[in-house]
Amino acid sequence: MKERLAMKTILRHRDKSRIISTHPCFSLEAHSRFGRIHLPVAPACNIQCKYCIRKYDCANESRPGITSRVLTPHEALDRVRSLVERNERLTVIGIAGPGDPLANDATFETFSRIHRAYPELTLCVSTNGLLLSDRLDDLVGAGVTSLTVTINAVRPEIAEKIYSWVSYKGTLYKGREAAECLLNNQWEGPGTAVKAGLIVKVNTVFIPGINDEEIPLVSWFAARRGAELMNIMPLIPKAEFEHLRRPSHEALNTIRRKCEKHIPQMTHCRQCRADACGELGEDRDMELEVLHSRIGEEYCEIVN
Ligand code: CLF
Ligand code: SF4
Repeated sequence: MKERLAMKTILRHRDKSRIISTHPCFSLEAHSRFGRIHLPVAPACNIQCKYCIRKYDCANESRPGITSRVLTPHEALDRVRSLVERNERLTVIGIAGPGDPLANDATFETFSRIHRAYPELTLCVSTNGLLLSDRLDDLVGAGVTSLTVTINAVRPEIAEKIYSWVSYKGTLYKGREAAECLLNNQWEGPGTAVKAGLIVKVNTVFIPGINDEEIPLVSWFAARRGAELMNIMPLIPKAEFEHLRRPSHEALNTIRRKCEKHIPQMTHCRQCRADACGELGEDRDMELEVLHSRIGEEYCEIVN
């Protein structure tokens, strides 16, 4: 029994290092060698971040400003088939919006379909964490192995300044209650996810004048919960935070240096869009890529 457990642990470690070494976001070395596809299948969201405009992609993981066309799970699998079969460097399939992936059943259906068809691909999800503990079993069941949770605060008095409302299990919370509800769930989720075998990254949006002091505390807690990596993303001033400034490179580097004492820092994030495709920063148009692959297939059929 003991031996079987040890073997299982070794396999899990091997699996984990294989996933990290081929994941463009979790490994600096992998980001120029491997790519990812984001599938925009998740339009609904269950909270309101004050830097987010609903009609754009989820600003917790994506760069706002580009509206994604929402895909059905069937269309999403179709796109994966077209793209993955002509590009073996695409190793990760992520769902990062345009809303919160866990608030949309389409997310789980999409992952399950892809996992059945392509079990070798790494499935990755990014969430605001409100439903993480509630939907963890479903994520694991659908084959998801890497996870990002965006957490911007530890204390409710700070979170209250960042979120307008939270909708949880049929109740709409505002103010301090909303902040407490979200923080409770956000901080419970990562530890449980790590125990369930997922590789976890914590994203934090650096909002000058709001959570500067809080970010090192977030990094400390994230490390304690077993997260592998932290990604501090500079605010893109939009919506209610339009009047704030975007943090400078210097300010970003200073805060990263403070946090790396607790947890490794991601420095190559490109704030992708929810329908990104290819290597990080390439920002290829997924529809165009699909079209190219179809033209390629038809050409092969003609010449063969
Ligand atoms: Fe996508 Fe995010 Fe998975 Fe990567 S992106 S869901 S962890 S596969 Fe990567 Fe893009 Fe930065 Fe996100 S560069 S925005 S960290
Ligand atoms: Fe916007 Fe994402 Fe926040 Fe939802 S979780 S309000 S989509 S930034």
